[in-house]
Amino acid sequence: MRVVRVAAAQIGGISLRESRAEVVERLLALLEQAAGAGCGLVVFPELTLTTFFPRYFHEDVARTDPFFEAAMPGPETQPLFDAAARLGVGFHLGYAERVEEEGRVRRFNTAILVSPAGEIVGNYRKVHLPGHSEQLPDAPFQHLEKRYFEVGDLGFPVWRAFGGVVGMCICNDRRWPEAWRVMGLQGVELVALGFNTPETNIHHREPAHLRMFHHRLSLQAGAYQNATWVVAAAKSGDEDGHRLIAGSAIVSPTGEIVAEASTEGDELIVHDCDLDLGADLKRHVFDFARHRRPEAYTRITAQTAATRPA
Ligand code: ING
Repeated sequence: MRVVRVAAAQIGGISLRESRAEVVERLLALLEQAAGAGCGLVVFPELTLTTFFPRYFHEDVARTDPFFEAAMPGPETQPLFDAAARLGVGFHLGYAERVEEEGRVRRFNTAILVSPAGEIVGNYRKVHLPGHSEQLPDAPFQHLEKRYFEVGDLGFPVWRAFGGVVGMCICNDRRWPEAWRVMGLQGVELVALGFNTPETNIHHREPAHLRMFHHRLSLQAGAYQNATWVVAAAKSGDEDGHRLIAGSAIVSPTGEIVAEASTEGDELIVHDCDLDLGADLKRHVFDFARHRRPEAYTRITAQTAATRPA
């Protein structure tokens, strides 16, 4: 058994008015609580340092710069890294990354994996950007990730960390089986992900129960079909009148939800994840070497949109 005690740290909404310092205080409180519970890894949500700013339209994209981190760690996030090293607890953190590369400004929806020594061991940039790039004037709010972020250019890497093989994805990525399978093909044993999922669908009428159903379904399918643990942390609750679903959860490689948040606020859920629990599934049902038939899957990378028969 290779047991790592993991926490999903749900964050109950971040207001436009809240400073990074105030947010970091909330994160530190959960990190301390997780350390007190004996955790080795804490998973924070997507874009956890600010409000979910893609809900607001800005003609000039540079107006979103205040929501981005120009350095990680930066002066306001350094306390998280210091606490990780002091407490011996690693963490996953989602944030908006602004870098100047090849002579131009690039902006990504990013997540990092930080070791219990407070060192960044992994970076991931969100590949599946949902929503739209132009303003939808009639929508109750916007979802402008395609406007404010570039598509992630790092693929879906995994890292040897926390005694196993750890991967990351971000929010909408969880709805795409390809993301999970690319990590599964690298032997992933635990996927950390954060999400900010609006309660309301701005595109069409959707029964309320489907938001949480599709969220759980995506996590459980990804976990089971790749025999991996999943630790998913929500930014949830109210953000200046806009509501995000909660449902932070820890899912076992068998696809079972073993822990789930019961509030919409700041909440820690903890579970002892035995990284060997998926071994039998990987050796039998999902022995990729014996059962997969890539020659039958060529459409998956050969085309983007669906094409119907004539
Ligand atoms: N949010 C949502 C998510 O994928 C969404 C957007 C909701 C897309 C429901 C499709 C259906 O959970 C982010 N930030 O990706």
